Amino acid sequence: MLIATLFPLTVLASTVTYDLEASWMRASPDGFERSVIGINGEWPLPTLYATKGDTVTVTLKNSLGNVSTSLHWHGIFQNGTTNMDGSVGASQCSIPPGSSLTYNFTLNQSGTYWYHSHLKGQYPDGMRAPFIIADPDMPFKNDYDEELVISLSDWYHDFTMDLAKSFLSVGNPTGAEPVPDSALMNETQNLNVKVAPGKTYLIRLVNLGAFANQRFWIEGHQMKVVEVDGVWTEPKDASIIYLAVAQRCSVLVSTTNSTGANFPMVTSMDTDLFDAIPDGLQWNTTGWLVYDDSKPKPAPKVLDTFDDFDDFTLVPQDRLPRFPEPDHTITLDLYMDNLGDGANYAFFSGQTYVSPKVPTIYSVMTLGEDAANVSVYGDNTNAYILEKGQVIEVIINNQDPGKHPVHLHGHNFQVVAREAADTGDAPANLTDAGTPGLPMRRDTITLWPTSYARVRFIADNPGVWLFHCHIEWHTISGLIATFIEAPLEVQKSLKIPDDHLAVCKAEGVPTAGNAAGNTVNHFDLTGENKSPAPLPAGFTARGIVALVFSCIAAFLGCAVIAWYGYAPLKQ
Ligand SMILES: *[C@@H]1O[C@H](CO)[C@@H](O)[C@H](O)[C@H]1NC(C)=O
Ligand SMILES: *[C@@H]1O[C@H](CO)[C@@H](O)[C@H](O)[C@H]1NC(C)=O
Ligand SMILES: *[C@@H]1O[C@H](CO)[C@@H](O)[C@H](O)[C@H]1NC(C)=O
Ligand SMILES: *[C@@H]1O[C@H](CO)[C@@H](O)[C@H](O)[C@H]1NC(C)=O
Ligand SMILES: [Cu+2]
Repeated sequence: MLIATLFPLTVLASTVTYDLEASWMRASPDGFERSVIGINGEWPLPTLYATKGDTVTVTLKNSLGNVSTSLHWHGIFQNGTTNMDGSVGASQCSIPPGSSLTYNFTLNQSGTYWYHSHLKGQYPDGMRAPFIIADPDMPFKNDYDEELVISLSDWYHDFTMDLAKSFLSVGNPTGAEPVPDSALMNETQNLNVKVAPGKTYLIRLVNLGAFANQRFWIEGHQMKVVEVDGVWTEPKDASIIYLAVAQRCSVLVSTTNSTGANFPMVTSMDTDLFDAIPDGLQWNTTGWLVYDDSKPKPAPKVLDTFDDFDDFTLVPQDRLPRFPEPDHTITLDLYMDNLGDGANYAFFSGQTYVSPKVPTIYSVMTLGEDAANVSVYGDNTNAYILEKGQVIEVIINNQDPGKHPVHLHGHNFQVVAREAADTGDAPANLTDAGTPGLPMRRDTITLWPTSYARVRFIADNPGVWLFHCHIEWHTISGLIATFIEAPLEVQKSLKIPDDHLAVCKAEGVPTAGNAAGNTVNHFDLTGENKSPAPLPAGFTARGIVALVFSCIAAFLGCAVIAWYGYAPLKQ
């Protein structure tokens, strides 16, 4: 069924306008009915379409009644429109129930993107969908007959913020993430995709999930990768696509010459991410390339090993050479640790992110010359100032035994290095020796366990850009840094529309001053939002884990728990 709202309301000289109204509705994509966030009375949310060069104007009305919201345009550079990025606390205030906000930006890129709420813990409740940007000059336009969009995702039966309460609590000192209840393909299960024989399809895959990286394959069909995260690549054969949350990948798939059989396609969650696999968890979901509806839809064969395609080997189709050695290197040590409340937080180089009182863009706009001094952005935003035109390299030392898909707003980056699991931190004095001359570019990469990656970009997009792990649990536990790029340039060129200031007013959020809202003394951060204090001296994280476990084991209203100021889980 075609629904009118799937189409832009107006297409006028390359201006695309969408009116979106968010509200709660019921859906049961895996057979379990729950409340989800729909748009214009639909769930799954509409896939949005535009063309490179278009100006997109989206008005989002919040009719959720009980919660605020926002929309982030994942992978869109927002060049000159950093305040349209949708990240609550960085580029805007949340939109309270009853309010509306207009996003207005121009597209200078093409490919496969997505849009989702960027308010803590909200998009896994369903507020997520693909965003496709067509390009009349697309390099592979003559190589396929039709396009298909297929999303992959994990799915939970409980509200994210309810799960988050027990995730981020003293009752979960090891920080075990909630395990999804199921996997979805295109927000459903048993997806049938009608195909014709002897044709080539461009399949756009998008992982809209909260946590699980997915493996995707089609029996009896080779895939040819031609795009990752909006970057066209030289075609490369792949039998299994490994797609982390927030990543996208386009593949060319040629159908067989007969309608003699239908073929299973599988999406399989990477269970390495799960601390424990609950009994009965179905971590795979099957769909079919349907050549003939009257023929059987076979169950997929069981694979014993996974021959994952390695995206690091890709070469961008534009053959953009590696940027020169960096002017500014930022090293982020990624690890998990307990704070004084006993809960397990995520850190970049010793800081766990806490949203500032004033969204960072409004600090940039109101602090004059002091906006170029990193200390005004507070102690818990992991802020870095980037100077215009500099080559920036971010070295991420993943000191955690888990895999983390890290995402940069406002840019894509060259992946200059990504080491295999268990190779440890980056050595000192890295050079470009041995790195690819035409590095793969994308906006989200997976870090392998206890190893490092180097990503590089040019600071050519003044604005406030978050750099964060896209596992929503880790966003919630603070795995976010804030890159403030050419703040004085932003002041000169940006104008904040009235409706953006109006939602702040409605939320009671200040729009001037430093991270603490101080408009007089820009370096006085008294009253800023802070993370819990570190563990008391002499207490190691390991110690707390042992104590909490023994408390739980003893089934007592144990003194230690009270000592950590732990309120019983009753919310
Ligand atoms: C969107 O931005 C363009 C260019 O800055 C401007 O001309 C237009 O009026 C804006 N539209 C809305 C609805 O704000
Ligand atoms: C996936 O879902 C979207 C939105 O519901 C739909 O437009 C699209 O055609 C579906 N894709 C396939 C391959 O069925
Ligand atoms: C289908 O038939 C064409 C023409 O005979 C041939 O070139 C092509 O390789 C065949 N495709 C497959 C997948 O067998
Ligand atoms: C999911 O698929 C993989 C690969 O075929 C298989 O090894 C695994 O057993 C499947 N898991 C479940 C729960 O069916
Ligand atoms: Cu993570």
